[in-house]
Amino acid sequence: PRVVVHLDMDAFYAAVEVREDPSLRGKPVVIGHRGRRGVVSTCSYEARRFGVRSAMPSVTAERLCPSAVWLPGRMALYVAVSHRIREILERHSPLVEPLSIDEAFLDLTGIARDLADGGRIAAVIKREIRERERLTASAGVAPNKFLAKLASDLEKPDGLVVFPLEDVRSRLWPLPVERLWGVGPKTAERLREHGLSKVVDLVNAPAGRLARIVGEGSAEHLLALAHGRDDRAVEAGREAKSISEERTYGEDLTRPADVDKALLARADGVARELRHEGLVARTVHIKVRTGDFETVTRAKT
Ligand code: TTP
Ligand code: MG
Repeated sequence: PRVVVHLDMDAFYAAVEVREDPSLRGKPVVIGHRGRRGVVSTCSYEARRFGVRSAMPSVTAERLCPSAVWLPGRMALYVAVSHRIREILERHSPLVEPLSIDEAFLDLTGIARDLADGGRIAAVIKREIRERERLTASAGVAPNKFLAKLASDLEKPDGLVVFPLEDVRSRLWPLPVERLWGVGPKTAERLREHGLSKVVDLVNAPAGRLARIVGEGSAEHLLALAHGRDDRAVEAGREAKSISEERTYGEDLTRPADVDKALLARADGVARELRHEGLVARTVHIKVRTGDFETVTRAKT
């Protein structure tokens, strides 16, 4: 059996800011730009108690938590911290797959004797991150990626959950279907319309029922996950698959000429980055968000 760790930093940008300015400790801290156009990048756990969440419009966050300290965010600093954390992970396994700026999978198969030993190594990693970077992380240790990622989220912040296959029934089955990898809001809605709202409902559904709702391929995939099975390998050195740039504007862009100008500026930034990396692109995506936070995307290959 494999030993896979998923590690995710707690309230990452906000935690870095609190570390840099200890007077912020214990306070609701929000990273983002205030005002009508802003959205929340993330916030401290103190702010989450007021209901503030990532991707929420800033006006909503300001209403929920008027006392919050707002900071614009410092990307270069977070990237530097992220690189140092990755170095810590890479000292424990040659197989590290970064997923985003603050999370990664580690394969400890052949390094840890068993899951419990994987848990011990995860605790060492967490301690090193705490000592070197003065930041907390949450880790999940499981026989595969899906369960490891699920586990790292169960006891956030500063969590460490070892999740053996035997725990699937007690800890995965009661969860909502959204927790299965690949179930977005639309699929979840469809499943719920058929009375399937929890993972256990999928497991207990009569054979063929799920396939009629989501199609045969998806049904097979979802049932495998529901039973805690996931064969995806941890892939080291997987490179970024896309380059993008986005900007939020202080005022609505209402004239087509202004939209064109803004789009050209974003395209220019992306093209510069592509040239810098010596790459060409296969597919171009455009994402537009309207004043009432509706998002439209289009792609052309
Ligand atoms: P997350 O790991 O999703 O969030 P988090 O680390 O802030 O909090 P948690 O303890 O729940 O893991 O994202 C990592 C960072 O990515 C986050 O600190 C800020 C950034 N981010 C955004 O800028 N916008 C977003 O919508 C999300 C979800 C994250
Ligand atoms: Mg995180």
